[in-house]
Amino acid sequence: KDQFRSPDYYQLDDLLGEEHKLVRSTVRQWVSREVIPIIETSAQRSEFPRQLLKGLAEMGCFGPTLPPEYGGSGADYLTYGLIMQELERGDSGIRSTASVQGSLVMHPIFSFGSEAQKQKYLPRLAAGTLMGCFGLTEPDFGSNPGGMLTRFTAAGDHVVLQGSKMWISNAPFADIALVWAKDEQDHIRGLIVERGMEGFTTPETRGKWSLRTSATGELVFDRVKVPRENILPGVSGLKGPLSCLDAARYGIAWGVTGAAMDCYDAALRYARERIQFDRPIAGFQLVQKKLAEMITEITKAQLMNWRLGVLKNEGKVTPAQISMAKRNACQMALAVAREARQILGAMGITGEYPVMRHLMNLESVITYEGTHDIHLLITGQDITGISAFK
Ligand code: TGC
Ligand code: FAD
Repeated sequence: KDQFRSPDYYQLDDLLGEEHKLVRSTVRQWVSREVIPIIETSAQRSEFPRQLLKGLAEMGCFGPTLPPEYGGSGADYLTYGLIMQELERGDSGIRSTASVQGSLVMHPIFSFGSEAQKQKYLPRLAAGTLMGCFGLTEPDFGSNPGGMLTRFTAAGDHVVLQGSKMWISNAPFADIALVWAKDEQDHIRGLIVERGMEGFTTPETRGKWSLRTSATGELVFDRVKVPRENILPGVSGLKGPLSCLDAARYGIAWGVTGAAMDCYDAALRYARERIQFDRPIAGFQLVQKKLAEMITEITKAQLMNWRLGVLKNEGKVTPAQISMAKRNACQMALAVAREARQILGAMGITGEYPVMRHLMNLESVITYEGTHDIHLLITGQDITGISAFK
């Protein structure tokens, strides 16, 4: 039975509305019931638990902030953040699947797509009957996506797409790929590539020690004919994909805080129960130091997330503020997971507890959606006005 008790040291619940708490409680209970009992086995086997897609869709985890006519529920960003927090409390791979579907596939179609594209794809993406992935990273262009080599050329009523993407979450099973590629004028555009288009393959990336419940793969385009109507008309340039990343990075700040909360909760319970030298290890000052610092850092991240959500609801948030929160929360969550693992001693390396799985997952999360150092440099650019990238 799932024993998770959510830490809320500063009574942040008082800052949430009833609707926020209701959605959070629904997702939390679903995670306890559907994710916790199976996730360790999925991770050990390195299998994506596909059976969870239906429940994720039914709870409205795919694109909740979209309006109802496109399958969303018009939820605010605090609700969205809380959903991500609860999902990643279960596992980063499950949150990844929801992040990609909502923030990286539905968001660009909603923001930059034609009405026909929105009608065609969004309701099915929200219902989980169509799954998507987001192709930006290439083998030679990760932190510097502007240098991408994937291109398309015009050919009548379609374009011909050539190139490849790497490290793409959901790629092995996705029905559509939202791909960013350069046109003949070197402008970056978004295209919707559908599984089954000739020359399009999605080989799976094997052997990961991290995010093992998430399916990762490549997108290979060998002269793929894509109808012109599949190009997103509303955006051109790197700001297209980067604005999608803003949406996903926001959710990650909340998500990894959920993973940290789970690690802290497991470590606190274990420390109270584990007896050494005839007393609970929670009584030792060094263990208390670890636990006290963990809850302090979690509380700071929770406050940051809440404030970021309010700014986002008010339309005032900046990309640099999101970068700061993503970076801080990932670093915090990794540190919490490492300390929790130490508190659990040898048990900490087993699948009896969620800690090692979170710890390994977080090594991906601190790298994808912009590495730890890239986010630091985004803050650096924001406060000095000088880009370290040029
Ligand atoms: P730079 O010259 O600064 O900007 C180019 C244009 O983009 C605009 N812009 C943004 N727009 C919206 N949001 C942002 N965060 C933006 N940052 C920049 C900028 O205003 C400019 O617009 P315009 O109109 O003047 O053209 O670009 P740069 O080439 O110097 O690169 C900047 C840098 C390094 C920060 C950026 O490239 C970056 O963020 N790199 C990290 C790449 C990254 O995060 N990749 C993630 C791939 S997707 C993924 O990992 C999914 S994992 C999903 C999961 O499983 O959960
Ligand atoms: P690199 O860019 O090669 O960076 C290597 C190191 O160099 C890092 O430490 C970095 O911080 C440092 N570095 C690079 N440039 C600078 C600089 N200017 N200054 C200082 N240091 C620098 N991508 C997608 O498009 N879609 C996805 O769905 C997706 N899912 C992913 C899932 C997983 C499990 C993983 C691991 C990655 C995923 N990614 C995805 C890719 C991810 O976004 C990239 O891995 C990430 O952006 C970093 O790129 P890179 O791995 O090529 O590292």
